Amino acid sequence: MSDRSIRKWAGRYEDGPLLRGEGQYTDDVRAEKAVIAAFVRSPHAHAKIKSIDTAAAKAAEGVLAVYTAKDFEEFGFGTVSGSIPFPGKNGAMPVSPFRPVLAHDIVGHAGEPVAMVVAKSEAAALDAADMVVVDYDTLPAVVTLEQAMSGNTQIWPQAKGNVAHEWATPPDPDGAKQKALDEAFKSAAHVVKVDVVNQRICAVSMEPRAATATFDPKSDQYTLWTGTQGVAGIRAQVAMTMKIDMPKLRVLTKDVGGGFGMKASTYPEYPALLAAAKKLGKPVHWTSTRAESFLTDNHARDSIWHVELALSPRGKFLGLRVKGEMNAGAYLTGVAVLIPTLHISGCMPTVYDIPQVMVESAIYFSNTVPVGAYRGAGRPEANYLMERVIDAAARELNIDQAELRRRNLIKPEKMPYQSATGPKYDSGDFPSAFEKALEAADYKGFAARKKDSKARGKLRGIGVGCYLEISGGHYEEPARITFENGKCVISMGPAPQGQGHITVFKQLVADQLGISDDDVDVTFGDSARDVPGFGAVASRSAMLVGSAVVQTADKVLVKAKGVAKTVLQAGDAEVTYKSGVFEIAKTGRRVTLFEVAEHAREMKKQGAIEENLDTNEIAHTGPSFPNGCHVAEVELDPDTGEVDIVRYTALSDCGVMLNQTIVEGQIEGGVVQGIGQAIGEFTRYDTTSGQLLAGSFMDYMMPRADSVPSLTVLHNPTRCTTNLVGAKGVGEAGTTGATATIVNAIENAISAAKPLPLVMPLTPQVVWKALQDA
Ligand code: MCN
Ligand code: SMO
Repeated sequence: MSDRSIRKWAGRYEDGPLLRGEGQYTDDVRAEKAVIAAFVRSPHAHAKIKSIDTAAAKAAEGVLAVYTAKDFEEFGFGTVSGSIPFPGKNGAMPVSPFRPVLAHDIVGHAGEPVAMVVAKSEAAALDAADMVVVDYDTLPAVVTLEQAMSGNTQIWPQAKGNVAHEWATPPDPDGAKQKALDEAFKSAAHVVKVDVVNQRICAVSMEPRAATATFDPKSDQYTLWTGTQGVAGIRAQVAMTMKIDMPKLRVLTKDVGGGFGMKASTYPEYPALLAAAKKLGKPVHWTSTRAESFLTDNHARDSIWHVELALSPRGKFLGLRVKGEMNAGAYLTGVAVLIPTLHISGCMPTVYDIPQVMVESAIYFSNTVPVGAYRGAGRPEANYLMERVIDAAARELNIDQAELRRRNLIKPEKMPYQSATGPKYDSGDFPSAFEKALEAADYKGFAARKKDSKARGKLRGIGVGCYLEISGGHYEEPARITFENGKCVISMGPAPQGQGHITVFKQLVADQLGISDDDVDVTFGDSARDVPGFGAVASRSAMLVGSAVVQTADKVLVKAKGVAKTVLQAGDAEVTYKSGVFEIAKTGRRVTLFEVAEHAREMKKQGAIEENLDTNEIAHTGPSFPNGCHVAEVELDPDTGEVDIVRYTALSDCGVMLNQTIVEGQIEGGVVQGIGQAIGEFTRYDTTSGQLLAGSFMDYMMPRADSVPSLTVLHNPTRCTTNLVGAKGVGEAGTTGATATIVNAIENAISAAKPLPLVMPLTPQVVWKALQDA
């Protein structure tokens, strides 16, 4: 089906240096003479700062400076992050309260930075941070969605009832869609309602956030070295807070120990470090502790969805109503408003043919850490609510869970499919993906395995979860190819955090130009050198960077052919190109691509041609719709409620796979993160005080190797028609498919007569309780 050979290779170019300990993470590249920063953080979730006394800290051994907001007044900082301007109901913009670099008036969540200590060593900085005395007047804390929606405590004066944003789709100016949806519900034989909770979780990167800041007074230039998913995005966000022109700030990144959406965002520490570097005339470094990381990295999910599905007597889906509320935390991150709006509705109605769909959502403030992107950023929530309501319907109508799905899948002849919420799915074959997944998982043989489990005193369940995502996020991406020192150098915008971009794009360009992988280098992660780009987010790099580098390579070849003709003095003779060599067929005269690049450089110098082979191009694409079907089997221990995931099949359609090995690694990692949300992870707060209760790995249960069976990863690729390489995203798909699949499997094992209001994480305690209730 593909028009290019899929690379399948068990190694990545990235692996050697990383395995040899030669990786350069942010903490490895701190400048030799850097001094160390530590932050004084609010112990309260909601409070008014009365005074800050820094005298003792300033006098402490090794301390160079202690800064509060007052000390940074000269910079005139703007807000940190802040929402994108995304219009909601009646065109109203999100209410985005000012988020200070260092809080000076109100603190909005426990962990918010209030002061900064810079010292000669980390120990001295941390000790002195403890000596800063802050006097607070505590205020009542709003923690849960319920508390936020009650409006009893108003956090920000401009956000009435704590509402940040309200939204509905599809646009329905004359009410016709509402009417059609109401009709569908009126005519329905069954209406199934569920409330679906997506609990708060967080990203947990292997390298916590870290940064080194420098300032050069001669050039009036700031530099920030930090782990991020795209240097251009961080530069734009930080420059905006600092109110400086973007070229005044250089952002650098190399190896990133995991980002998962969390590192696409800026944070208060970065402008503070840059300001301190300027004031002290020294490089200033900070590495977050693990506890700080739980307390300050953007959190994720934290939404509740009220779902109603209307069905015909035979289980045909007629209409879907979705209403949701998200707890955004104390401030809006840039993308927060996109999560419960475009990202949820853009996936609706996932792989099912539902003629009438409406989605409404509202976002509320609370005194908790701001919510940002985390693997999927709305896509897992959308698919979770859909797959959960379908299982509830299957139980209520007494139809097999797979059969009910089968009856409602969008048929391939309906592609491109115009979804009721707006997007148009370009491609996909959902029924064949579905049947392949069930076959591979031996759905039919489940009854026999259940019997076997029972004989061993275990309860066995099978869960099915189909998924569809909207990927790409921002449908424009640049790339550059230059010829330097006998190498073809690709510059790209995203900063990969483990996605293997060096391998994939090296191979893609090598194939496109017919040269060897060794002839191609990939650069990224320096805002002063690399093309800008939108970053490694929204599972967009294969489709967007892939298209951009292919488009650029094609342009290089067109230019090179012209130059080769001149060099070969070909006249009218036909010049062929193969494996990096231009040749006149008749005479056998040849010149290599790299020789042509040299000639072109000379010819440009002499004014004989306008452009050498160095080429910049910008790719434009449409969205892609990754989809697939997962099947999981679990065994429950009825005495302890412990869940053992015993079989897992993940079938995906990510279009043309640029590198199958990397695709499979992405799916495996993604599935494990989805499992994590289903059975273990919960960023729990004390609901009265707003204190974080899950601030360490003792309390935040990450999935471990023994939580995960060996996965069967399969493909049903259909070419994406909205980009040059035919790829759909895959970076988030595993997570998006896994969560509902696991919860459905557990509910199936419990096999209650009625749908269960299971709230993740399904820890042994929760499962045991559900078993007693059932
Ligand atoms: N790929 C491919 N063929 C396809 C699709 C993808 O070969 N049809 C390859 C791509 O070339 C890329 C990888 O698979 O090397 C993932 O591609 P893509 O889906 O385009 O996603 P991005 O590269 O844009 O990565 C972003 C995505 C997101 S949004 C999150 S969140 C996430 C994820 O990637 N965070 C990750 N995967 C992660 N993996 C690691 N190790 N660490 C993270 O922080
Ligand atoms: S949550 Mo991924 O960085 O879009």
